[in-house]
This record gives sequence, C-alpha cells and structure tokens, in this order.
Amino acid sequence: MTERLDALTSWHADWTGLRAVVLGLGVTGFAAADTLIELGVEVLVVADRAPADRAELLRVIGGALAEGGDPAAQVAALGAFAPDFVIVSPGYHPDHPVLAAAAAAEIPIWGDIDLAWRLRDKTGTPAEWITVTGTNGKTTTVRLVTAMVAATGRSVMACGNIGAPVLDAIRDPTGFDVLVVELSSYQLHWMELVSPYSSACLNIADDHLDWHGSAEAYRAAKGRVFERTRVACVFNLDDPVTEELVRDAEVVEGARAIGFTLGVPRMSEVGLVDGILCDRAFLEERRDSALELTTVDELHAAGLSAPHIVANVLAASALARSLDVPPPTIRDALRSFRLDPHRIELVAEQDGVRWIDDSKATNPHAADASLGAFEPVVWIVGGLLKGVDIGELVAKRAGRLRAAIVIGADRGPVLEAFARHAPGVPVHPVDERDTEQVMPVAARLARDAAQPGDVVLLAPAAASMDQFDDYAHRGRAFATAVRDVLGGAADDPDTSRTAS
Ligand code: UMA
Repeated sequence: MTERLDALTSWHADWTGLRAVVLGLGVTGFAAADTLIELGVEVLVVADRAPADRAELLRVIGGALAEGGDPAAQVAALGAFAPDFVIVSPGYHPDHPVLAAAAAAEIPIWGDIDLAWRLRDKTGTPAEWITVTGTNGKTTTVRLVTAMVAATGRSVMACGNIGAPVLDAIRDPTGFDVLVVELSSYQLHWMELVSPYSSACLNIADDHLDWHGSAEAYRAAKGRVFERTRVACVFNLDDPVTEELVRDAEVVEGARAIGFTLGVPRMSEVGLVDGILCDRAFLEERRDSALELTTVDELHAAGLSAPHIVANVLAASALARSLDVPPPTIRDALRSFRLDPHRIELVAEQDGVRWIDDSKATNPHAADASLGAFEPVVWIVGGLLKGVDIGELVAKRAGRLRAAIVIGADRGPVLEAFARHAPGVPVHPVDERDTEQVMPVAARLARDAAQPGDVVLLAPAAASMDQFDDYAHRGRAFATAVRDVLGGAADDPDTSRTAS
C-alpha cells in the first residue's frame, strides 16, 4: 500500500477504490471529501458537528458521515472504516484522539495542502505556488502579491488560510498560472511535499501556543514554509528569527534568500532609501544599483504607509519580482490596491478624536504594530488570548495610553497585566453580560476617556470568538457603536480609507 500511496502524485493517478477518512466538515473537509469522491475514493467524514447544508451535500455526492463529539466513537469509526489515509482539517489539534489512533495504526495523515499539491496537475501545466506565512500580515501580503501578478495579465488566485481552500483553486476548470497560498501554522504543521516557486515568512511572534504546545513548535511549523523552495525565500531582516528559519530550511539548489527591511537594503535585499522602496535583489547590477518600486508618499495616498504595511508591501514586491513582475507594474497595482476592512480602518472622526477599527489585530504582535502607529491612544483590548501573555505588550506601550477599555469574556488576565505593568493607566472593564451591548458600552467609555488629538483604537490583541462570531463581526459591532455614540454627527469617512 505504501507504494501505491507514494505514486499518488497526480490528479491523473489511479485513486479509485482507495478509502479515506476526512476529519472535519468545514470548508476544508468538504473540499477534500468532494475532491476525493470525484477521484473515485470512498470517503467517510468524521466531525464533531456538521453544518446541515454541507452534510446534505456530502450525502448527495456519495460521502458517508460520522457526526458526534465523542472521541471514543470517532476512534471506533476510524477503526471500522479502515482507511488507507486520513485527511485532517487545519483546526484539529495534532494530539486529537483520532489522529493519535491513526498514527498508532500507521495510517498516513495528510493535510489538505499536501493533498492539493499531489493533485496540482488537473488542468495540465500546474500553477506556480507562492506561499506566505507569518504571525501577522499574511492576508494583506497575499492580496498584494495577487494584485501585482494579476496586473501582468497572468491568471492568479489567492487561496489557503485566506478563506478558499487550495483544493478549490486546483479544481478550477481552467486552472491558473500562479497560486498565492496563505498558510497558517496549522496547515504548515502537516506540510511535507509542497515545493513552492517562492516563499515568505513575514514575522514571528507568539500565537496559537494552545494549539502548538510551545513557542518552539510554533516556530518550527512556520519554518516549514521555506522547505523545498525553488527560487526565492523571502524573510524579514528586522525579525532575525525569520532569517534563522531560512538558514535551517532544506531548499532546492539555486534558491536565494532575499531579505526585506524598513532600513536601507544591501545587495540581495529590498528596502527603503529616503522614502523610496528599492529592489536590490532582482537586477543584474545589484552590486551597485537598485530599482525603484514606489515611494512611501504614493503608498500614503493608497492608505498603505503604516510601517507594518510598508513591510508587507516590500515582502510582496520581493515575491512578485521573483516572478519577474516589472517594477512599473508593481507600482500600478499598488496605486489601486485597498486594504480589507477591519485593518486600521478609520471609522469616524469627531472633536479631534479619530476612531480606528483594527479588529484584525488578534494577537499582541499585531496590536503592537497598531499601537506603535498612534499616540495618545484609548485602547480597546481583550478577548480570547489563546494562551499568549499580554503583559509584555502592556508594559511596552503603557506610555502612550490615555486609558484602556477591557472587553472579553475573561478579562482577568488583561486586568492583571495592567495592574502589574501599567498601574498608572486608567482601566475600564466592560462588565456587560449581553454581548450585543459590549461595543456600545466600550464606545461610551472610550468617548468619555478620549481627549482632542487622541485615537480610540480597537486593536484587541486577542481573538474574538468569546463574544463575537469573528473579527469582522467584532469590527462591524465597533463601527456601529461608534456611530451611535457620536450621534450620527461624526464624519463618516469613506470606509475603504485606512488610517495610516
Ligand atoms: N472539527 C471537529 N473537531 C475539532 C476541530 C474541527 O469536529 O477538534 C470540525 C468541525 O466539523 C468543524 C470543522 O472541523 O465544522 C472546521 O474545520 P477547521 O476548523 O479546520 O476550519 P475550516 O472551515 O476547514 O477552515 C480552515 C481554516 N480554519 C482554521 O484553521 C481554524 C481557515 O482559516 C481557512 O480559511 C480554511 O481552512 C481554508 O484553508 C481561518 C482561521 O481562523 C480563517 N485560521 C487561523 C488564523 O488565521 O489564525 C489559523
């Protein structure tokens, strides 16, 4: 059987009659089941919960479902089905009992990304894969690269952790020239086959420690993004851990390490010289010259000039340059690019106070970048901390805080962090049980605390699911509450504008 599985490196290989257990029936699980069934594989999906519409679709296409949260029953279902391999959705903890049982029975466990890699030749010549990870800025960078490549006329799709499973991109009937794949640490944990054209790790800070078990395991997962890279490994010169990860990776001979920096670039780097973004990596004469990509002033006009966004632009430009996208095309793509909502988005401005939604700041590292761009700040903070300590961030940014408004179901650790590291900062917990009222109360408290010249900043440093559906829901609730509390008289800036 091992030989047969090893030979499954093509859409056109013989998959018929194999048996697979797919863990999870979210977007990944459904895409995996749908794909495998199309290939003639017998599929059993095992999931704690299955949304009714997906469960019905699965039945219609001929997949079986074992639904229920009892781990012993799930392990029994695995044993009874006796699959040849298991496909795991990214949300599963690696020590989940079904995964432990599969490993003990020596059943191979594949992530959806490796499955997509095996099947990448469905429409003929496979797309080139550009892979992007990092604690923060992944989605923005993926969207930037996608826009730059699209501006050359090549067909390109952004996929992966950004929302659309890579398997959906692979199954597109016409195929793509390039896939820009956002990879979470969960997906990287299982990745063993992908050999990307170019790859990037933007930054590393503690996140998802509850899933990975330790900071080391999280870093190791992130480092897998560089493995088997063929052309360029893009890393952050201002974040030495990312450089170490490149150094430790086994890449294809000839692949280059390209650093990006907010400082002046040396040879084989991209960076900033007097407000000009420069490429000193992808030109013959890199020893003594540089190519101008764009300027910080032009980025400002597009709402892209906050330092962490400039860093994303530099990383994206390096990836695009590795694909030979010409600098004028990069410049044009940047002019018309706009950030997604809830990323340092200016929601309102009244009485000299700017209200900014950075709900996407779901960990301390992202919130740190956001806090670093404004002063003085009334900071709306808190939520699901995911095992990460917020104390260091509170200590570092205490000096620029006018006040803190603490949200989240469990406010204890955040309040303790302020008591210990920033005793001088006024702290207002939102002790509201009705989740619908969390943002209205937070906005009222913030309005009372803010003074002209201040920024009220929603950058929670935590995930949202304890009180909201997701970060977008949290951001929308904030914007609505802000407009209500300002009585409709506030300037309502163009929602696509970014406060940088
Ligand atoms: N399930 C169980 N038991 C478990 C875990 C999951 O039964 O212990 C089942 C349930 O049926 C549930 C399903 O699995 O419905 C959900 O699977 P999933 O959590 O893997 O989520 P998907 O819907 O498949 O979406 C995943 C990513 N989600 C996670 O990694 C948690 C999406 O990233 C990604 O866009 C999508 O695949 C396509 O690649 C989201 C995310 O939150 C945006 N990512 C994290 C982040 O960015 O911080 C990593």
